[in-house]
Amino acid sequence: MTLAERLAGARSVVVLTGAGVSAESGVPTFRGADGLWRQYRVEDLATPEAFRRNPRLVWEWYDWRRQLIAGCAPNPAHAAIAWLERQVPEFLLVTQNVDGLHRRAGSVRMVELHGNLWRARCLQEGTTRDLPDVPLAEMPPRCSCGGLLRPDVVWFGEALPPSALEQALQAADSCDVFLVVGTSAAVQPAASLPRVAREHGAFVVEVNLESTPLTGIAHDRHHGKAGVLLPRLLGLSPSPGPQPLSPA
Ligand code: BV8
Repeated sequence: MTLAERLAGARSVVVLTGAGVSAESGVPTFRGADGLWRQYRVEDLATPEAFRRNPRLVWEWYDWRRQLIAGCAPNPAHAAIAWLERQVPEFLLVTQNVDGLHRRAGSVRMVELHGNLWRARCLQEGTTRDLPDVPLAEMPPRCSCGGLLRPDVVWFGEALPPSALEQALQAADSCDVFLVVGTSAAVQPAASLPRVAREHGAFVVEVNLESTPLTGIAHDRHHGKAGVLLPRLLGLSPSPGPQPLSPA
């Protein structure tokens, strides 16, 4: 049975994505060769301690990432996932990404496990507000109440938004098909979701450039670029037929 056939007959589908799904949009991944972390140590930037120590440096990193992402567009992998959502009765997209590209591609039934870098949160009031796609005038930015603003993302050592995690766990525990796309499975608790799905009997499929710690528990695995493979696997683009022999 092809994945497209399995999905067509599925009642409930969950898709878990990581930075690899945005790679073909031009957003650097975290741990690959061009990884975001390559030039920084994660402890220096994506932790509450780093922010307490140097809020300006952390904000400059996020400002740089926001400007970069502002120039990126969703790719066929994002579009294929948004299309899939409209084909099955129960669907949930669970993303670790903070770039906002899934929503721009039309995904609606989704949770952002690690927040969204297009939002900021006031440390005093706890209120959130959207950020512009231009450099911030004031660095680090402050709320009208005078409180410091922080990126509305989940840093290492911070708890994930309880409702998002609960929704993701419930969906993983009751789905027929669990599709994992573009994650190195290096970060917990997100990386445990495919195991939860496998344990309750879901059909687990991995789409990734390379093998990961999840490859061993996937029933089906496809190695390659998500922007090429996903449309093909979902029957949205023709599989490449026999390639014409190059002229001698
Ligand atoms: C928590 C937001 C508890 C910020 C991020 C030891 C063991 C287990 C766990 C831990 C441990 N020590 C510490 C922990 C916990 C820690 C953790 O997991 N650490 C790891 C590094 C060991 N986790 C946490 O701290 C989490 N919180 O546990 O809280 C708690 C509970 C109660 C109360 C208090 C505390 C919080 C984790 C969230 C961290 N925030 N990001 C920001 O983005 O700035 S994580 C960051 O990594 C991103 O969100 C990213 O999405 C995530 C995972 O990375 P990936 O998405 O997988 O990206 P990566 O580059 O790694 O991989 C890309 C993949 O795509 C590769 O496989 C590549 O081959 C593939 N690819 C590339 N191109 C393509 C492609 N595939 C297909 N097509 C392509 N074209």
